[in-house]
Amino acid sequence: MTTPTKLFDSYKLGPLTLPNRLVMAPLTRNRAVAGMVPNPLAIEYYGQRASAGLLVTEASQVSQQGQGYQDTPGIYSKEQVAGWRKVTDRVHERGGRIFLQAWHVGGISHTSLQHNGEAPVAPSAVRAKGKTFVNNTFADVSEPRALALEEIPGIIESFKRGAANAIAAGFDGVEVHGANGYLLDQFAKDGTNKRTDAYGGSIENRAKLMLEVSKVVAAEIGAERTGIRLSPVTPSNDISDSNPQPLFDYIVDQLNALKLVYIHVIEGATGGARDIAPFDYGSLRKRFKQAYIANNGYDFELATKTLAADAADLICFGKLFIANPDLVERLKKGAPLNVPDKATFYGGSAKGYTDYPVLGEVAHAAG
Ligand code: 8OZ
Repeated sequence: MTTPTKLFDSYKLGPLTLPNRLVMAPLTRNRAVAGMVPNPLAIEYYGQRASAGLLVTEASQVSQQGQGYQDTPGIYSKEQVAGWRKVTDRVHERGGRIFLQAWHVGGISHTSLQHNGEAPVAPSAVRAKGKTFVNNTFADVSEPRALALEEIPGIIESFKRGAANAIAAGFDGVEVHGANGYLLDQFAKDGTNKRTDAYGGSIENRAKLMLEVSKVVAAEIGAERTGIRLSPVTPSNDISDSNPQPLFDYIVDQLNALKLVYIHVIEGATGGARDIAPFDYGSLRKRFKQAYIANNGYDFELATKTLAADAADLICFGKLFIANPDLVERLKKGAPLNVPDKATFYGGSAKGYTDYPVLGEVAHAAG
């Protein structure tokens, strides 16, 4: 017996009507050019995928300080805005909708990416056990320094400017990157936040930066164009929290009060096990009155089941969208899927980026 799928039903997301329930995940591709301007190939890459209900760009730093890996695009300079404008124009010409994911990596960075080789910034001087990719090789994350209280308004301002720039670049909205062990997640979780000031200690204090950023972005561009990505239990980038359920129940209640248009929830370990730790995602779903985007390990079957159970409104697909620009059509037809090539995920050029064939096209010769 097959459950009828809601995956191809339209959905009203704030002012946008999405023609289907598929969201293309934010996917880091490390192909930005000089000045951390999006690669001109990104115009075609995102344009090819415009049939998704919604596209979310790769994580894009809101300041130089917010960069943690080589060749990730920014959203803080005129040149970057001009580069992104070509991407949004192409997506809109092809009938699509696209949000920019606004990012600050916090401590997950390397001195070689920072102004004057300075230390990256984090809630506390806690060095993540992990690697970043810089100068064409993997390198240990640098020891961060704790942000001074006086610096926090500047961080909030950088997200606000990034959001304004995103709208100037023609994006339909902004997704705040609150997940995966980056700055806002570092503040929220007690494995990385050892502060004793107004941004540390209690759940309310630790959640404060994520919520203040969400609030200014929503005030700048409209809550109906502002979403946020969360990952309550992921161990990505050495992040941890001793009690994530009450923390995220609180965060989501507050995001609901801010009337953000969606929460985008990574269920389990990012790109890994969905059941890495017990967590009640249904509790977040219940608390949040607008859209719930479910992410992590979804295929057609799980997406269909999840929508049928009303456990999500929209379903995010990552690797499948890398390899299948026409994923919507392929799933609709039950057509075979191209297999993603991991070797070309991060860095490189057109290979593994804009050369995945659509149905009826022959795969390019180079494997
Ligand atoms: C893969 C490589 C580098 C960064 C994330 C922005 O995990 C990322 C990322 C993913 O959210």
